[in-house]
Amino acid sequence: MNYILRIILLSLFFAYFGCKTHQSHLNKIATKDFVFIEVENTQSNLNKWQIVKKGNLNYVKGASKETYLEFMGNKAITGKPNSPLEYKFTSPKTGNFKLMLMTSKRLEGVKSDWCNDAFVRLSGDYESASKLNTEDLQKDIKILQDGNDEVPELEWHWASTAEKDRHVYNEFIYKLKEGETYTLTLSGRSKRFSVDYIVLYDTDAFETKEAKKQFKIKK
Ligand SMILES: [Ca+2]
Ligand SMILES: [Ca+2]
Repeated sequence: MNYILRIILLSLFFAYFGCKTHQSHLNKIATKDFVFIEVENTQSNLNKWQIVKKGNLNYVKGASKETYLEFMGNKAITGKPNSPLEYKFTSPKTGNFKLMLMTSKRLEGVKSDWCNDAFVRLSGDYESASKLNTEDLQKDIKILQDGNDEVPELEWHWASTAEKDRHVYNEFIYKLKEGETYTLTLSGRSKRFSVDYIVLYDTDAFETKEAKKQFKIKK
């Protein structure tokens, strides 16, 4: 079989089964109101990210698809953007979409505000819908767990807090256009930070609290 055809068939296969499992968790939510991406579903070279599955040592239970990526580069405290992972998606509608990552930290005895962040950037035709500038959102910005050091380790929690300037907290909200394709890049920052899946949701369809509840996979 021709290589391109094989890629297309494989993509269709994963798209079909990907949708099936999403529906079981998120079947009550209109599909145009959000974008859901398993972090392990990337075409990028993982470099310092490691695949963790159920049964592996250090597996944090309750992960979507029982699979996630743990960043093992840099230091537990911090580091420069490392091992970028790319995710392409098409916006299901025109609207303001907020980014959240389902994440966990593994401290191994270090301070509780370590191992809790990464970097994200978005490229494509959009404008910022938060206090951050559009140009800022196109560059790597630190994303950390909401609640910072108060978040318990070895459990799944949302990371949606942007910190471009030290101790100035913001959100990642993008004004997206229907049918446009965007590339989200997730890079490692602190070691032993894990990401399970990515959600972008329409802020007109959900309040923050409701979105955090709705998109948390229950196991
Ligand atoms: Ca930190
Ligand atoms: Ca996952």
